[in-house]
Amino acid sequence: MIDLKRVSRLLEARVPGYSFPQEFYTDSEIFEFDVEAIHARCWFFVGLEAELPVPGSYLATTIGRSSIVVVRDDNGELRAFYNTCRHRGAQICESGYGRKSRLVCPYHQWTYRLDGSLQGAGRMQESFDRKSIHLLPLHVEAVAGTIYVCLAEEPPPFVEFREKVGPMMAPSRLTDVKLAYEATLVERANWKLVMENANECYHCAVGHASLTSSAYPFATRRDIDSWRPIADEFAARMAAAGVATGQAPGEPLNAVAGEWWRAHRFPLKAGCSSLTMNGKPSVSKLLCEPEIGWFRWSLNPHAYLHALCDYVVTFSAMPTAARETVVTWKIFVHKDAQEGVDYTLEGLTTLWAKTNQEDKDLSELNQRGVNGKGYRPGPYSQEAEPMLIRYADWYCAEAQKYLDLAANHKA
Ligand code: 3BY
Ligand code: FES
Ligand code: FE
Repeated sequence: MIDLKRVSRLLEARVPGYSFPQEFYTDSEIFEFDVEAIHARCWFFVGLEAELPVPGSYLATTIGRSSIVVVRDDNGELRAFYNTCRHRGAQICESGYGRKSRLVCPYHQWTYRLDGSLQGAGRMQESFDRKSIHLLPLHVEAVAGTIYVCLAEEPPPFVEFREKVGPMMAPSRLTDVKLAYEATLVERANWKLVMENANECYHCAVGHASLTSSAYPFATRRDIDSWRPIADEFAARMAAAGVATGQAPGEPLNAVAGEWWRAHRFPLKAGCSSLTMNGKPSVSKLLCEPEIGWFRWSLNPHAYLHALCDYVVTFSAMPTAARETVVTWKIFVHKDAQEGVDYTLEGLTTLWAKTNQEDKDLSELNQRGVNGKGYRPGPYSQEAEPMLIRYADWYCAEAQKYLDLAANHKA
């Protein structure tokens, strides 16, 4: 049982604008709380539709503590279930992808149709009612080729995300891709440290020399002012081409944002058309015109996604313990691009392999310092860490919502 009174006290001790009290980064009870209050209630990006191309395609992954599976059913519709057998609870599909006409539990071979209904269960008694057994369904949504799953019975509203971000995604042609590369990083850091790091670029100039060779600096207001005319010219050019950027005039970093998501398209440095080691596309078969810039969208609590003219890179951070987070990152390219002909894995992956490793090192560095008796919450920079401030406030609001619900439930 999580001591919610204790969580509530710790949350009250948090000072807005400051990093969290130590327990939020180190304590196993707060980890249990997070998994219940955050990971069991938010929308999660799980993959691209291109990973589930035909009926029977499936993708198994983990959200919080729960193994889940997304399948394309016999009618071509996406469905999501807890990946847990209704016999004695074994995990049905191993994490990863594949294609199956039925989902068969490896333990005693109970067999499920792609709509989750139980088709077969050998040696069960007469009184056993097969028809009443079904894999537990989950909410699943697809937007412009991207897939989201929520474990909550009543998920947060999704419609605003679909309506506002769907049209912004469309020019990136996220439906015309194939998976080219996937890697995982086990980071010895609390998931909030991993995502705090992902939500600021204060560290970018020193921490990501390669990334910043093709991206304009956007840590501070002064940085942004330095390329405001370029951003305005980009926004005007995109508007003329019918591509939404989410940018208000004179506000190059304004994003279209909801409670749990943000989306934005912005220019790359002059002379660059992709985020690669040399700023040139790493794939010769492009997804869209090289002038399309950098489309970035993010989901609280866990994902950062980037679409360039030549590839799409996705980053998802999932907590496994108070001080451990598994980061999965994937790169997608045009579905007809051939490795060795149109791209090399080295050219495609070097920048993000470096950047993600640099971010892992920074998150672990942060955790090592936070673990000690010398840690005190410190002030976020209002100028250089505005997204991080919003992220921390969002976490607190979600945590408070859960505490209020639990209190009402008891009353
Ligand atoms: O700081 C990073 O690693 C990346 C680059 C842009 C935003 N962030 C997720
Ligand atoms: Fe799945 Fe027994 S646990 S068939
Ligand atoms: Fe970083």
